[in-house]
Amino acid sequence: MPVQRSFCRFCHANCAILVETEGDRVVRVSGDAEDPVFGGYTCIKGRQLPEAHHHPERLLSSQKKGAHGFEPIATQTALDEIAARLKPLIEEHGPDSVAIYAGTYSFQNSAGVASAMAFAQGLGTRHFYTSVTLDQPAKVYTAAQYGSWSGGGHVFGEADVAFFIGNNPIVSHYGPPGGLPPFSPSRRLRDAIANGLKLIVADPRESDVAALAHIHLPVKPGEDPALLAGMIHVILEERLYDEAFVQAHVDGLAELKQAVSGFSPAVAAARAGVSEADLVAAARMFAGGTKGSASTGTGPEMAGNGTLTQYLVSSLNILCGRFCREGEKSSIPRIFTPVTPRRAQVNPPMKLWGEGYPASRFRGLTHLMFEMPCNVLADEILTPGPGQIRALISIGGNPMLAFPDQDKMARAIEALDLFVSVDIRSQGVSARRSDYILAPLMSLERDDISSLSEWWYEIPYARYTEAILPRPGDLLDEYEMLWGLAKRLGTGLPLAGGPCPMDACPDKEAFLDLAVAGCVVPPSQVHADSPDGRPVIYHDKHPIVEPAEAGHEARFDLAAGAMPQQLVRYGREDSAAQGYPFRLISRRSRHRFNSTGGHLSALKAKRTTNPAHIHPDDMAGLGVADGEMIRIASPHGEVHALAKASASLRRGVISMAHGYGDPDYGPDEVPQRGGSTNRLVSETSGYDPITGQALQSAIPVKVLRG
Ligand SMILES: Nc1nc2c(c(=O)[nH]1)N[C@H]1C(S)=C(S)[C@@H](COP(=O)(O)OP(=O)(O)OC[C@H]3O[C@@H](n4cnc5c(=O)[nH]c(N)nc54)[C@H](O)[C@@H]3O)O[C@H]1N2
Ligand SMILES: Nc1nc2c(c(=O)[nH]1)N[C@H]1C(S)=C(S)[C@@H](COP(=O)(O)OP(=O)(O)OC[C@H]3O[C@@H](n4cnc5c(=O)[nH]c(N)nc54)[C@H](O)[C@@H]3O)O[C@H]1N2
Ligand code: SF4
Ligand SMILES: [Mo]
Repeated sequence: MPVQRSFCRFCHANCAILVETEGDRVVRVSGDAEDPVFGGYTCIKGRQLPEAHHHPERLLSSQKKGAHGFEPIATQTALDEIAARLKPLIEEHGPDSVAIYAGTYSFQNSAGVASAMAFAQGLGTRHFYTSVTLDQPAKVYTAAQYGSWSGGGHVFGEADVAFFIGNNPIVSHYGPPGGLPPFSPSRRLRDAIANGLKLIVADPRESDVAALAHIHLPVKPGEDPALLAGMIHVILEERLYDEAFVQAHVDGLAELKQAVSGFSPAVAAARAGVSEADLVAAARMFAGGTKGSASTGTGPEMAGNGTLTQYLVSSLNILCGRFCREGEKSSIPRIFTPVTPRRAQVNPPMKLWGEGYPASRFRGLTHLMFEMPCNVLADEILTPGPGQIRALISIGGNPMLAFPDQDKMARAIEALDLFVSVDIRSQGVSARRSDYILAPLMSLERDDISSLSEWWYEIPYARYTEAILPRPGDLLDEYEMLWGLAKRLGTGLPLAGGPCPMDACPDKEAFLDLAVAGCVVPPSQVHADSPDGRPVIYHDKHPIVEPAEAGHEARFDLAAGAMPQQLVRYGREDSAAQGYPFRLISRRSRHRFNSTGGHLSALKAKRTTNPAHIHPDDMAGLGVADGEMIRIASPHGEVHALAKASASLRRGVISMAHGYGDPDYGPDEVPQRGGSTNRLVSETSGYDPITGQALQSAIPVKVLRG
């Protein structure tokens, strides 16, 4: 049986795999033990790629909804019809009547988001959305707000201390820059600890990484700002920070010091619900390290104070000077990202939002660079007026399960003149509501580059994989679909390297060369350098941090924008919600990728439902038995779930995943489908005022029986 080298695109980790085929079918996917980064690691999801590609529900033709449900349609005919329906909308109401949503699986295709954004820009619509603004937008919004270090931040591989805040990369395979890379994460973390790494984890539950931590701070959901302010208080008070670095590069220290003065360790620990001794010990442990970063995952980003938390995390790293210095190798070399010299200097503070486009009609929310925040999508569809959305193209996303306020999203989709999904199945809760489903190629049928995972490689590692399986029928890659629509509409696809040729659709390699033009090594060159599909390591492309430019003056500013006044305001607020004694927090399912995977037999065998994890003492107090169906109510809505006793949670917390549920089925189906926590979430209350991120964790709830 032929075996070929490739990388997995079930998730963003891009594990190195060996793909065994028999004729046109893939029969086995396993880890590539020779790979220098992954060393043979895969997870159970990736090993299901054979079934995923050949599953009976996998669409092998595009679909059009008729009177009797979906009927197959030739993809080119579907594109003709979709373009014919978009044209009059654009002529009558302008390009803003068409919205694009690029969901998770448009990131998994290395041309997906670039082509979606190019399509939106070519069309001239301001309604371009991605799952970034449902996920961890505060990291992007605040990346440059206080300044950034041109030489890059400390990476995990060199760290002697790490601080993970609401991030569980052993399950999620997701660690932000500076966090745990997703390559065999459990073993990597254990090895690092054996070699002396000190680990601090803040999480309301004993997550997989918390179980390995030297200090686990079981912070109350949503109270990370108090915890972090208390730690900064200790670090400033005890002068544990890098005074030389701060003096040379940082403004705003006095303002930060003033703002954290209200968070003495005793006050901060009480508010955060952790022991004062642990808080102080964690501050000393973090500041006592020589290298290593504090980083957050989705938990605190979704818990209501995302931008404030992210500010305090940036402040911790800046105060402790956790950056690569002159003459050192710069962190994360990245091959498919445009080159800028890495220098021992601060890039000046910059605001990445609110520029270039008028604000949304709702809640004063503005664009994040080219993106509109997902918070406003439903309202932009449902509310008549200039710029109202009438057609939505959702690419590799599932808005019915991913967005806040599920019933409102259902009404919004219903109200559209045209709803198109690019999806591999028609059974999904969103796909089922589409007028057309464009059936895409799946990963092993596509060429791709490792651009999505490259912000984790600590060496200049790059991959170009060819398609291993033939193209089924008339299916297209996402970029070919968008090219086909742009061609029919007479709009273009502006890419980093210039306009995409519109006479004939370029092949994937040529498209990728244009999409990442200006990068260190073009995709076509990486392809040529790795004819057997192995990774290429461009050792000579690892940048060294150069000296600061003469006369360079920019400094970090810890008092930029709304900070740190927002901390002072937070200190005055009382976060208790009367009548809602629990906080429901978000987590990932090991055997799903958001809503993807429930149809695959090995993943389904592990789990069908979305259990509500509750502390056994809380269950006893409620009189709820393990496995009992309960109702969970927030001020906004209600969801059914099966209660599951879990002693690893702090009291007063319920922990559930997202990506489950189906509003078209009643509670009887909950054991088979689970429930959607987005029924508990509103986009109009508790959202982050800058990013619009809805309160999808730390949701105030009560438990009802029966
Ligand atoms: N198997 C699997 N992997 C996935 C996904 C999946 O669905 N399944 N989804 C992918 C996606 S889209 C993403 S964005 C990443 C996310 O990756 P992560 O951010 O690592 O996601 P989680 O594993 O949910 O970890 C978040 C942690 O935050 C904790 N938490 C919740 N609320 C709070 C809070 O208020 N404060 C603090 N300090 N902690 C809190 C939770 O208990 C949880 O342990 O994972 C990706 N990987
Ligand atoms: N309450 C709550 N809500 C959340 C979160 C939370 O923690 N709590 N997390 C948020 C986060 S971090 C994210 S990223 C979003 C995710 O939001 P989305 O990206 O909108 O949701 P997914 O469930 O990942 O949708 C993926 C879709 O892609 C389809 N698909 C699978 N394989 C392929 C493929 O090869 N090609 C194509 N074209 N499609 C494919 C699947 O069938 C599915 O319909 O959800 C957010 N929503
Ligand atoms: S961690 Fe992600 S990339 Fe790696 S095998 Fe699992 S699904 Fe595939
Ligand atoms: Mo995400």
